[in-house]
Amino acid sequence: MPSANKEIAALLYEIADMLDILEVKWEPIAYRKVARVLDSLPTEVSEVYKQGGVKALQEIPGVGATISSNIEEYLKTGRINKIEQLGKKIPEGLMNLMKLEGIGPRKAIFLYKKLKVKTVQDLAAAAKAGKLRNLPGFGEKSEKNILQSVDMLKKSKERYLLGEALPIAKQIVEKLRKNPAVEQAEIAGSTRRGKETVGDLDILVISRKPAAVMEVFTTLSEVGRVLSKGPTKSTVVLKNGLQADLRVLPAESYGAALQYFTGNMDHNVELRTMAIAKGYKLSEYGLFDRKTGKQLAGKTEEEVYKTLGLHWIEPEMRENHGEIEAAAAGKLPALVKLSDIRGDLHLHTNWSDGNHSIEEMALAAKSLGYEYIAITDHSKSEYQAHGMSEERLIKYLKAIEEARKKIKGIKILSGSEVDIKGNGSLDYPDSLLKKLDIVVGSIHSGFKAPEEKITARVLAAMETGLISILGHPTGRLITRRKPFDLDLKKVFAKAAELGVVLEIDSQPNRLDLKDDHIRLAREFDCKFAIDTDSHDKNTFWYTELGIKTARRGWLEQKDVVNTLPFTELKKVFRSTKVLL
Ligand code: DGT
Ligand code: CA
Ligand code: CA
Ligand code: ZN
Repeated sequence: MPSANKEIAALLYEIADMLDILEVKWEPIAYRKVARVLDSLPTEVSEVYKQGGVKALQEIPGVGATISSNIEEYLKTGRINKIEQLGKKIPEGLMNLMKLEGIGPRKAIFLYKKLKVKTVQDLAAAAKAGKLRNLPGFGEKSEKNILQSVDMLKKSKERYLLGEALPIAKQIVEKLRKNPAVEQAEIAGSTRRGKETVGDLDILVISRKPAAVMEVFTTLSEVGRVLSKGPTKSTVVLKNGLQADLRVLPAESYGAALQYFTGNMDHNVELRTMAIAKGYKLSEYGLFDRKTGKQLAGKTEEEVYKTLGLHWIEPEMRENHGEIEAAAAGKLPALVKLSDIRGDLHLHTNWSDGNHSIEEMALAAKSLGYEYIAITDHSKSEYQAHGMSEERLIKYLKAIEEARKKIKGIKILSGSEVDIKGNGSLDYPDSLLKKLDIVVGSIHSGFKAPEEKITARVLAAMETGLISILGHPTGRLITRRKPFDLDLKKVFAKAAELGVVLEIDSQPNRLDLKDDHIRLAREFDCKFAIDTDSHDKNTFWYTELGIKTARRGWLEQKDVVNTLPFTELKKVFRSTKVLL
């Protein structure tokens, strides 16, 4: 993903928020729209500009005279003056308030006018002192929520989403591999384990010329600041704020080092204890005989595990959650792989809040070699996402049929992401839902309901017998919102009983179900769908995040329905009619 695009998109989002705070109408919508397009544009904006100037910029959807001049300014100077101009009109710190859940521009400016709240700290203090509960639109509950949200914000600042860390880690490793001094380069640490958030990147390189490698690494275009540069170890801060460690090792230690720096710490401690019990010593340099000092293993990870009496363990499982016992007993699962995926069953188009047409989404999926997709635009209650009325749903179904005629070589299933309403009923009448191939049932409101209520809501929705897939089942947003207070065991037992498939939503900020929940659901023999919930044709790669999460939940190919060929998939969804 082009990185300048991301930077420009972030600035445009910021401008939109600032305009909102200043209570400017319409303009924020325009800025946000372009930001979203840029966020997932596959071509470099700078290339577009180089080729065709401002005119070419204006061919990007939503870009007019003002925004194209903002982009041009950024490409020429690395900044957008408008931000400073707007910033002068806004009290310092106020922008940060909007990083809290439930605080949008309207509330931010209200709190400022009413209580002189300027910063997150001010707001936390006001909430603690009980000063919010009597304001219109707030209450005791919102004080609690705000304090919880301040806490989450503090934590998320220190960590990056896997979806942010993985692309840049790959990009760096690719660049390193192109350098002649580099024999091998690999990502280690939490990124290799596919953890949902990452504290820092850990990169390993084999080379006989460490000095040359350090020179290349510390001068990469992604690097913002060099924290330390040593003969075999350097640490940098990337331009996006993420820290990265690089270590250079000789070939004979590579496996041991990769094992060591992949972690996690608990897994490593367990292995080291096993080594000691056998009279060995395990370090990042290798596995050695304690008496003779002779190296027994270390060139490859397989060798290290084997010498300890274990099968090689997939990185995503290395959390000391039982994988070492399973490896000793030869009972490791054969984890699902990215290449097993044959389709995506949760996608949005411009019929609701997506950026592309049905055809564009289908062609993008086809180019990935997918066998099938389901188009699942929002139902009518999701009015802010342009959810479809019943009349529009009928037209949409016709449009899907048209797309099927035009595009061969991929099955296009008709579907909808249907809101599960407060009482557990669904957002369209049964007769309409029965016309669809795939129904993704999702909760998009009332997140803070007590356990009993929200559990009953989900169970009732499944009991309708009309839901094929339970969409993002716990509703969590990693940096913003805790999971619903669901009784997961009840939900998983019911899903298994009724054959409702559980979603692993691969959006970077969702990854919902999460790893631990997946492992629990697996014990109930539930089935899963790894979907991207894409709103854009360029985000199918999120599947990789979902796959890593599934692997952290120990899933195998047979557990994941969208690894099945279409003829088999049909049988899974026998309760709903698969038309094709
Ligand atoms: P992060 O960066 O917080 O997302 O998590 P990790 O797992 O990437 O942790 P990090 O970067 O501190 O260290 C990378 C790996 O190196 C870690 O998973 C295990 C290994 N490691 C680091 N320090 C120690 C240590 O003191 N003892 C052992 N056994 N392993 C360590
Ligand atoms: Ca790390
Ligand atoms: Ca590290
Ligand atoms: Zn969705």
